[in-house]
Amino acid sequence: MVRDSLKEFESETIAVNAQLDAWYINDSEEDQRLPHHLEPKLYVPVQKLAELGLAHWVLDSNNYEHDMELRKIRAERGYTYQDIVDIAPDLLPNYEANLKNFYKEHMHADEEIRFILAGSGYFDVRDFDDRWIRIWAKKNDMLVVPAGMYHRFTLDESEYIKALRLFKGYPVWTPHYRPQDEHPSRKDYITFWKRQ
Ligand code: KMT
Ligand code: NI
Repeated sequence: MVRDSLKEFESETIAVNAQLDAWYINDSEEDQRLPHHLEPKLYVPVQKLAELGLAHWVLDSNNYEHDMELRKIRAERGYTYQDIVDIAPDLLPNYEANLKNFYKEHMHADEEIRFILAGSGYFDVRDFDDRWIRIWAKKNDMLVVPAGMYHRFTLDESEYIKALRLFKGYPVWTPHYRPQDEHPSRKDYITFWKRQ
């Protein structure tokens, strides 16, 4: 019992402290791996990301196979599939071309679920004013980009990320490039998350 309540307390503490490094970016033509901060810098609170439908947890990636919090999330949200991707210049064939592809604005018909096990990278997501928010995902961050949300990905200057990819059932990673105004997942996303 004592152990259980301690666990509960710990996960609440994590949720409260679950900060995420995120900021609005400029659209300069500089290398996509650079931070692209506005001048002056404009950070985005985690609450704003939650209002856009983005879910986030900070979990223990060193122990991910046994982490109870992850087990609970997987059970509650029905994440039955997982695999690991490793992205770095010497690991990915056609690295530069692939990186450019990840960086094309798209959405998916399903959630994009990534738990960062090592390294870091940028997930850029659109807000409803069509501005890009850059989320700096690092080791221990677990992110869910909702179905129908426009986004893109790039490595940062460290040029390395290792992530657990989760999925409900048989994985489909198909990108649907913008515009997708008539896509049912896009319509559902807007209906559910956009405040009038
Ligand atoms: C994607 O869907 O953009 C990727 O799998 C690359 C990022 S995973 C850290
Ligand atoms: Ni994607």
